[in-house]
Amino acid sequence: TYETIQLAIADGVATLTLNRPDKLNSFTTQMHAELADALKAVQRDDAVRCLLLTGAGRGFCAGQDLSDRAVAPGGETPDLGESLEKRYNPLLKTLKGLEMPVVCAVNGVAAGAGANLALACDIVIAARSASFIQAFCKIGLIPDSGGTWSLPRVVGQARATALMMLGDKVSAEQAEAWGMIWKCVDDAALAEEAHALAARLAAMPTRGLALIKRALAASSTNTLEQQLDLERDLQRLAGRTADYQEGVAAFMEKRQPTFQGR
Ligand code: T3D
Repeated sequence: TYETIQLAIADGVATLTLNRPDKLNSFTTQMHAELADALKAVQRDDAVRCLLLTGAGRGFCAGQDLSDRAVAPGGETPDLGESLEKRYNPLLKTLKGLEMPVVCAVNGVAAGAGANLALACDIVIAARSASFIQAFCKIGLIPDSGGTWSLPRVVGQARATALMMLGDKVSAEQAEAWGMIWKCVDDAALAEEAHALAARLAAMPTRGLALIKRALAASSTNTLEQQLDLERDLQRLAGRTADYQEGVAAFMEKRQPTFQGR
């Protein structure tokens, strides 16, 4: 059992809820440790075929908890590089490397590392009242948690630069219009839509979905030549899954397929 997060596993979906609502689910060292532990459990559990990440209360995640970052005059400043190396970067790498689709249900404000955590997920669905803020610049920091890598790729250099230098709030509707997220839905519909989406993904050929994730991750740095080679290698793996055989058989027999994620 965890204190700062909740993990619930049912019907192939692991739902991970950031759970420090009074502080808008901002990151503490404890929350990082619990998240790392929960993600390990998710990774190890063969029954889990999709991860759904969300936040409790009115916020999704307000980034680093700044209450333990204030330094008394003359005091020693914390090493933020170490904080990234030990906590944020491993979290991002784990999420990106998770061999299953990751859905993020952004239930409210996503600021700082919270915004970039959402952008690191595979499919992002947000409540209409939610927003995204690259808040780092307002306190003299640079965007982390992969934001300087992901944001220009999804919204382009001009918008990414302005958002990161100004720290302006992007509404969920704007984020959808800019292609930052998959879609925005009415607040009252978010939980149900997100769960339905996660359940739908969990019933799909999830080995194949994990391979799609790998191909897309590599495509941003690969040449076409390299990417074609990678598609060959990954398609070879996909072609050996039981789900592929089931998909073809079901199609030929004109029936609904039953996939097992292997
Ligand atoms: O340090 C490192 O390890 C390096 C890594 C850095 C990664 C980062 O994420 S740096 C960026 C840190 N985050 C921010 O700068 C965002 C700070 N928060 C805000 O700007 C605002 O809270 C929001 C725009 C997100 C939401 O505003 P609003 O008006 O809806 O809510 P609020 O009243 O500001 O916040 C509600 C409560 O949550 C409030 O507590 P209180 O007064 O009721 O006891 C507020 O202090 C608390 N809270 C919100 N964000 C944080 C926080 N407490 C600690 N740290 C936070 N980041």
